[in-house]
Amino acid sequence: MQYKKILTIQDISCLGQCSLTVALPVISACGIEACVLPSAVLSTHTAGFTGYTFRDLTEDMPAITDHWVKQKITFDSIYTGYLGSEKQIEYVKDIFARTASENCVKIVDPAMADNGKMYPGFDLAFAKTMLSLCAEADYILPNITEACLMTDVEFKTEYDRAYINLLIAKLAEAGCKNIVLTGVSYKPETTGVVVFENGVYSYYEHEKLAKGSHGTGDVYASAFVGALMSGKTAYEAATIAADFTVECIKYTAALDNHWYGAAFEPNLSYLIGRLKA
Ligand code: PXL
Repeated sequence: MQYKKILTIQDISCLGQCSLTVALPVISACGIEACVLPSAVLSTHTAGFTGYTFRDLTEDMPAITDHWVKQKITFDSIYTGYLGSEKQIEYVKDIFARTASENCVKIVDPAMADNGKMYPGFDLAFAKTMLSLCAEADYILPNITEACLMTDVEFKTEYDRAYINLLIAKLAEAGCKNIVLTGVSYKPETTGVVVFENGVYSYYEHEKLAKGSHGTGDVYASAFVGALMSGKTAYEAATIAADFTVECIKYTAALDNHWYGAAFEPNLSYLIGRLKA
């Protein structure tokens, strides 16, 4: 029996419940080996903290890749999250080219923006380079803000299906294959995900909670990757990841002053249960 391994490339925010501190436990909980390439080490994430440290590991990426290639190491899936620079994106393309197994599933979460705004340190040139990485992936997981920035469509908080279809058509035109667009809300009390796979649209609508939490994009993407690589279809993986994220947000909302991330840890058993069902 083949034992699958996923490589995930993103930063480590030492404290913050995002990026690698989410991807590693979530993918492991899904029963799959998680290999990591930390792209940077930060003392905390950048959303809401000030004065954080940032150790850029860009220049370590080629040597790590070369070592893997020498050792003939390949990955069944490569999943990227927050990347710190356009140079890192170019190195990721090289990793795709040289370490992907024959049927490797490449998944890109273009984590760079939310709620109509870019995270600190990013600009439109970065968004364009990220789009070129998205075009090399099998699945991409943008939110609406990220989709707008990559396609030059105006960001809106109220929209209809035509607007969402336009975003997806523009991403597809740019070469993106399968698209999971998150945070698509047509009614005040619900939100959901649009899954565009092999030219077919599906929509999974679920409860919208009054208060979201930071880092839910990473919780969602990691659960999607784990579920997909566990053998679920993309639509099943998108729905399981959505329900898991809702559980995490509810749990977090009930905590006292836990503002910087989603408390996903107590909900991992829920995710495992859904994967077994
Ligand atoms: O959750 C995305 C993310 C990942 N890593 C870092 C971040 C953010 C979002 O702000 O700052 C360092």
